[in-house]
Amino acid sequence: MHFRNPKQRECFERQGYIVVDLLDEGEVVYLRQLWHDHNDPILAMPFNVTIMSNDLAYRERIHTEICSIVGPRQDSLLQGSRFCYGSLVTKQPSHAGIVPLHQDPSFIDEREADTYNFWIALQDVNEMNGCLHVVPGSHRLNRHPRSNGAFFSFPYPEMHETIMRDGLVPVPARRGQAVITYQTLFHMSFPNLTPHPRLAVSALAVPQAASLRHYFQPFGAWEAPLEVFEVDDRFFIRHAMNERPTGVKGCGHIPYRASSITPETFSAALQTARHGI
Ligand SMILES: O=C(O)CCC(=O)C(=O)O
Repeated sequence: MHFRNPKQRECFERQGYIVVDLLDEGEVVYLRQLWHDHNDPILAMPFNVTIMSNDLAYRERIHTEICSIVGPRQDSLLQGSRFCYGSLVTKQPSHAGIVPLHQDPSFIDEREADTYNFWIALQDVNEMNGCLHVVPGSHRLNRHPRSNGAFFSFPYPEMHETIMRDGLVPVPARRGQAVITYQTLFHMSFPNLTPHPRLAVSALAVPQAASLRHYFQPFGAWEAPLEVFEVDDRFFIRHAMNERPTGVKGCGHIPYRASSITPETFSAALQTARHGI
């Protein structure tokens, strides 16, 4: 799977992310309406994603609608991709709702391929309403499998301050634009300090023939071995992320690992993102 446009491909591979115009105004309005049409209990949380909802019919509807709008757009940008999972992401007006620095969980075996996430702004986003912040070049630093714990357990506490100070950049985007990231990219977002909810779509693209994996750790046991499951594309519509999956094919355990990062390797990654290899 790769970008059809060579300039986008070069920039994406070097920085680990790019911003592109993706949706037109009609599509944005349609997706925003889906959000307004449903009052799920998760919306009371300062930061929430439809994957957290217990209402499986709602999750399915959102996924299907996003697939029909974003799927063809992904296809026009990417060669050899498959739309895999879509959800709505809300950051409510609040001083809470910070999403800490993290890499996304692995959805496939990443030894030979990658997954890309399309984070699509449904209004203009900036530093006031909680736009994404990313660390350019960080997508190459740790490619070990990441579990459901990836959101809560950034494996580099001793490097956290350096990474935030020297590496983190805001990624403002206009309504309808997508911030496309490698799942391995370090990223986060700050609270939404405006009076309006900040809405986004998250839509995953995987290589066309990839079979999906779920890497599971019991909640809080973030250094425990990862239990590996082979799952179908509908798994993430029905599954509660922090519960041990049942009724799917288990593929055994692998040890928890994260590559070591030093100030020198981190600084080299930042340089590569700026100037190339
Ligand atoms: O929407 C946000 O503010 C953060 C989203 C994010 O980091 C993620 O989905 O991995």
